[in-house]
Amino acid sequence: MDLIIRLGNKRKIMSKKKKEIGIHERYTKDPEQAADLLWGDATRNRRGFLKKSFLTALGVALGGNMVFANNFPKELIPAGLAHTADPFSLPGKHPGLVILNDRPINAETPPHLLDDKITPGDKLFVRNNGLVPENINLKTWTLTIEGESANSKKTYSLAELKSKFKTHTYQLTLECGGNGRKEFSPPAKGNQWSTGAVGCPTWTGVRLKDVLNDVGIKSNAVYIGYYGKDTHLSGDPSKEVISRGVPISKAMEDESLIAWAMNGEAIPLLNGYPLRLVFGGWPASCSGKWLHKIVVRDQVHDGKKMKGQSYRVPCKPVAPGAKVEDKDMCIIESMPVKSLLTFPKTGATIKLGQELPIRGHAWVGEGAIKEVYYSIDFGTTWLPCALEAPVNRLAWQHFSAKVRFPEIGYYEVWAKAVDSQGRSQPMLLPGWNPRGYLNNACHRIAIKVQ
Ligand SMILES: Nc1nc2c(c(=O)[nH]1)N[C@H]1C(S)=C(S)[C@@H](COP(=O)(O)O)O[C@H]1N2
Ligand SMILES: [Mo]
Repeated sequence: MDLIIRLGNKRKIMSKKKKEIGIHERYTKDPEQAADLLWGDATRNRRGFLKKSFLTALGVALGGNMVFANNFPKELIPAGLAHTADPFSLPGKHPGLVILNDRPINAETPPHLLDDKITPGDKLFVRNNGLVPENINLKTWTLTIEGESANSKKTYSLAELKSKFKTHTYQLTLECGGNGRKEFSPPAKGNQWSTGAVGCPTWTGVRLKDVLNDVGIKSNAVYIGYYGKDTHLSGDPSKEVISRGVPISKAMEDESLIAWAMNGEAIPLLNGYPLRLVFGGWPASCSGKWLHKIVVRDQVHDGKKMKGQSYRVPCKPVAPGAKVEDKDMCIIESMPVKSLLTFPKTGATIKLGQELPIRGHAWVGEGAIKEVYYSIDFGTTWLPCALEAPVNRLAWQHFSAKVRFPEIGYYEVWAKAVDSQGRSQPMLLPGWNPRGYLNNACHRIAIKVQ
């Protein structure tokens, strides 16, 4: 495309490379038009079946016929057309992580890199609201407990925390409340996470309740709040970056940790070195990084990002795009039931007649996962996967299955988990909310059978 700019009498012609609009951009800008382009009204005859010519064209793009095409939800982009993001590298992180933002740093993990049962430190996503602290000194780092509902104010060095209290290790799932935000329509502001703001490393530290009991908390305590050592993007040290927390009941659970190690090593700097809170199963925004202060509150903590629209969803369901007043928003507590296919990588090819091993993880913010199913016909048939028990409460669970395909072509494998209360995942988007939280729609991968 030629770009013509008039500068006085001079006429400059600048050549600009023609930019192709990607399928995701099309769907974001105008989902209906995009769906029409891809599926086209003209491509469906009156009975709703796709025209052969269209299916042939789609088959070329996907590398095979979409076998259950007539079941495919029209509003979706076939997973086989998704393109991968450019690799980049962050200190201490796997080069395959996808960067969403570099100031503050936000990076997510593609599903196939989450295949480990225990997420390695270099593959755990990063969600920063401010700037990573510099010049951390282990010898002078302290943790202070105070607040109107603490009996006293106490300060512990790292060495004191490690020697005074019993050490515990748990594998705990951390998922950003906004994981999956990218799919919301109308779009929601914030990091456009797809599926990778989740991970489940092992965490070692002391129980938050042991430390709180050592300080002593008053009977009117209802909430705890955290403060970290990261700095506000403006550089202004008086500005809070984020200060969230959890109700006392969650703080007092056995698995609620003040952790200094991840997978037996120091926590990676980007994930909160040298000390952080870990509340498995709750929005990861509760798990304060670079932790140096905890306040015990006689009211719901009112730190930065506890109020307004942050980490809150409409108390009652609303129509997509609705404007919701702050007073009608409720704080997100435990995360919903969800699953992720981590093997094979989307786009994998197998030979007809071969069994395809699939596997992944499933989790829920409270209780446990009871069943996981997979479908190769867009949810018409769901078959059970083998499911492992969690290693401890609030750790994700592993599922696997061997999949057979009836004929050559393009398929998608979808996964769906069910928890101990019978709650499951929607195939498409769950309830729309202004900030795009809690998307637990089924994950799907593209498979080509040759
Ligand atoms: N001090 C501090 N703690 C924080 C944050 C932050 O920006 N600063 N981000 C929160 C959010 S929104 C998330 S999702 C998790 C991300 O943890 P991770 O970066 O270790 O994956 O940390 C939480 N704790
Ligand atoms: Mo988050």
